[in-house]
Amino acid sequence: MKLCGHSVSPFVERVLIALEMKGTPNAVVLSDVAGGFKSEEHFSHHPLGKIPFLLLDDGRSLSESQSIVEYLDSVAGGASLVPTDPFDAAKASRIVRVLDIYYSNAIGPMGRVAFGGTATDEEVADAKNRALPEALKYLDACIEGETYAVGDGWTFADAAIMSHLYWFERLMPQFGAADLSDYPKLSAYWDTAQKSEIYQASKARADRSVAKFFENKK
Ligand SMILES: N[C@@H](CCC(=O)N[C@@H](CS)C(=O)NCC(=O)O)C(=O)O
Repeated sequence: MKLCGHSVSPFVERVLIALEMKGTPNAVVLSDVAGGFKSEEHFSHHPLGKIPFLLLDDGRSLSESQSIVEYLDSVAGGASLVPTDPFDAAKASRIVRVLDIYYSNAIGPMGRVAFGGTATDEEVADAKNRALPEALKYLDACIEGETYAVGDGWTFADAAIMSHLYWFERLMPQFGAADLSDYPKLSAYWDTAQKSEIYQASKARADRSVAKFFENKK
């Protein structure tokens, strides 16, 4: 199977981190977008022309990082990232939704500025002073442990948090708001997560991918 995209995207990294956590990193081959980014072929696999998408060996494809993680969790073998306890599974799912809805939208203006797009001063100020603190407060309330976000082992929630917070670390210092100390559970979790081999490997992949992305833009 091919995972089409690049580690510059937290949504691609989510899938790669999840596979590392499962102990099945070779279940996919990370590949350039089939047919080229925003090509007709790309749109045939992802109607919005985004990354990632998964290309199965039989030609079928699947978009949306969380759906890809759930599919791979079922077919790739290794440890399951879905908690067996239904309530824990729902709590892990809630973390992903908080990240993908509230947090992603909140950090959007900063991401646009960093990638050469535009955001007004008002949008950046609102993100920094209201939307991001709200999202982080919500995320903080959902985190249960220092090593694992939910339960007593890796879940797909950990993969989502690590991949998103990489970009928090990268983006927020230039906006003077990189401090997580107002969110004690999240802050303790993040301190531990950053030391993990899985996050270190993800950070190295993403750093290389980001450097290449901006080099190619020159
Ligand atoms: N909800 C999607 C988000 C995917 C997404 O936003 N990918 C970005 C990269 S981080 C992208 O491809 N952007 C290019 C574009 O929108 O043109 C997922 O979870 O896979």
